[in-house]
Amino acid sequence: MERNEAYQNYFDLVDRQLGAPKADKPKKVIIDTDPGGDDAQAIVLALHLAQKMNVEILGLTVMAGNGTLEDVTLNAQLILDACKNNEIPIYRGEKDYLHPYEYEHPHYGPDGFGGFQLSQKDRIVLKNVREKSAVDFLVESANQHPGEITLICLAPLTNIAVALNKDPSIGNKFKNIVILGGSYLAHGNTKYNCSEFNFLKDPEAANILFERCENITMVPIEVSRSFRLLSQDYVSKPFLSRTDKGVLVLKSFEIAFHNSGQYYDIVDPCAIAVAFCPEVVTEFYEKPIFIETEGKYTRGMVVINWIGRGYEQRHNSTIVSALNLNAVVEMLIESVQE
Ligand SMILES: [Ca+2]
Repeated sequence: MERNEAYQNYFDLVDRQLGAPKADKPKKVIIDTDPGGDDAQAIVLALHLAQKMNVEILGLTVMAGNGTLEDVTLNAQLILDACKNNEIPIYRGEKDYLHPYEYEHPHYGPDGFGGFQLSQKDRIVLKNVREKSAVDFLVESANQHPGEITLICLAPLTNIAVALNKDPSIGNKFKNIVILGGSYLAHGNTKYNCSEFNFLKDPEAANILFERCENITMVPIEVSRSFRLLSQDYVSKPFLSRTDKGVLVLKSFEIAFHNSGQYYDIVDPCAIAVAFCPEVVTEFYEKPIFIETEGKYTRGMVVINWIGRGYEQRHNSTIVSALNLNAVVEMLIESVQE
């Protein structure tokens, strides 16, 4: 092969794998979330797929992120209300990260939900919210159903890290941990540039997961960005339904739509699609992952040992680098129908 050709195919040299990783369909699911408009869209999709595929959603664990713990708890209840679901329990998690995080302008607005929650606040009854903490629920569930639960993480990873600190044995009791977060090409979405929002908010927590859990699938922010290759009209279609679910998703995105330059970004649903339908993955890598916790410009950055030299040894995680984007949009359109 000519030298130039080799450079054009650099990613082939680091073991790019085409097609989907081998993964069974989920049976039981826990979603860790910080709603967030994109979390709303993701949870609506998860409930739709769960019903269609006979998957049990054991609970939602919430964590401060797109809003305060109080806001995200209210937002999670609003999502289940729009889905007419009185059964899935919501467990409150951590309100602070492992290390303090400086305030940043909330992308989805002051309530994390495009202002929709503030307009509904007096009417929200927290009927799905349970007394048990998110951390206790995660520890108990992993021990009760070892090897059976797919954990989907859509928020900063503090809840999971605190649960791992409480009971280190649960790290490998989840069947799979699918994380929306990180940036595999260092094209982040925060002021640190190379870091993604969920990982920058709590890099120490993220590093604990990659250190202790051997069955992680990371869906990085660059995958979400690739939806911008599709036509804007097509990506907007899942936001046009007038059902309760459709209105909730649309309203929760109202401020983010303007913050994103009049564009509907599809972020958290990517992890739901990968967890429920692994066949939507079209390209991935299996490499050891470390999270930078100190750098002046790189805090929260994903450091991948692409070539297997240097660093300390660590097991591989799966890094999803491309999805069947049309399949995900079609799922989203279907999920907001009655
Ligand atoms: Ca989220």
